[in-house]
Amino acid sequence: MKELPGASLQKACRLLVCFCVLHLLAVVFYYLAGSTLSFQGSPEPPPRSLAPSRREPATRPADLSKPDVDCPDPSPLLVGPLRVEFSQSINLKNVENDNPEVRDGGRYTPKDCKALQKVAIIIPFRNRDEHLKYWLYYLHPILQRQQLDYGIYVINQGGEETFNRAKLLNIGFTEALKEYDYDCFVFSDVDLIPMDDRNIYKCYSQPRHLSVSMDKFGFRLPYNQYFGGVSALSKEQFQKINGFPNNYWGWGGEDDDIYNRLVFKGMGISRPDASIGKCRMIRHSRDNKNEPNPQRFNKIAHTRETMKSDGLNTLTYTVVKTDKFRLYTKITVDIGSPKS
Ligand SMILES: [Mn+2]
Repeated sequence: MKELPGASLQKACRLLVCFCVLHLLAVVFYYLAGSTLSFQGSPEPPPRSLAPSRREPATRPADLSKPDVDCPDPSPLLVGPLRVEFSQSINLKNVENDNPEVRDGGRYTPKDCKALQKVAIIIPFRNRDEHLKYWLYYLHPILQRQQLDYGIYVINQGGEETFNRAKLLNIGFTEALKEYDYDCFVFSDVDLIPMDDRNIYKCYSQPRHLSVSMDKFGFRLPYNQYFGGVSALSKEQFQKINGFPNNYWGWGGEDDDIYNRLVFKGMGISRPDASIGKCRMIRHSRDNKNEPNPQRFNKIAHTRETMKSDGLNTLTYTVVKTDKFRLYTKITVDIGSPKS
């Protein structure tokens, strides 16, 4: 009887010791197993990352230039009001050096995020090289801060015929689309500079008028239907109105015709508020071969009938020359004459 409790105690102790040893073994086993697993694991990733990295150069740069993450809206790089003046003269070499990420032809794509829109900026042009320098000097930094995937197209009217702004804009739309899958088109006069980078050069659900408070007009809209200066239309909005008129030769009226087209197609005008929409126009005398068009009032009165047969569907021109400069693409065109 005395031995029995002692023996059973001994048995129990042995069992306990055995259990402890088993437990210890198990712990040691899993520790070793775990460490060998992670030990095998850690040398493994290098070959895993080394092997594909030999193939990666093909995919990596593409991934970097087209990141998956959308650029934030609004861009965190915006600074707000800007000082704009035209006293100093501009050296384009300096502007090139100040904008190292702008590629040939005046193209830029944000590298850290996917731009919200692909924007072609179309500038109708003739003999305004001094103005163009200011425009490039001011706009390239602004457009980059706006994180747009953009390209600059200067459409230069060749020859000595009367200037035709709207036809040059139609050509810019057509030529830019041959180069890249743009989804938005900003049409800007060469002498207009925004005074606030929150005035985004992109498209909205309705056609956008951007130059809403010009110094020339005392920082107010000259009239409510005014759509001149700088405007933005998506590809769809532009096609819906059959583009712009081709038959406004000389100064004036084409912007009102464009406004009429938008209204007749059921669209309205979107605008930034007056303080954000401030801009400066470079002072200049009237250009040669751009006299006020005396037919403009009569033409504006008939937009509803003429817009079907005058626009993108009747656009004819010849490209004379294309220059790919670092800061812009210059397309010189023969647009014919009023009689043809
Ligand atoms: Mn002007």
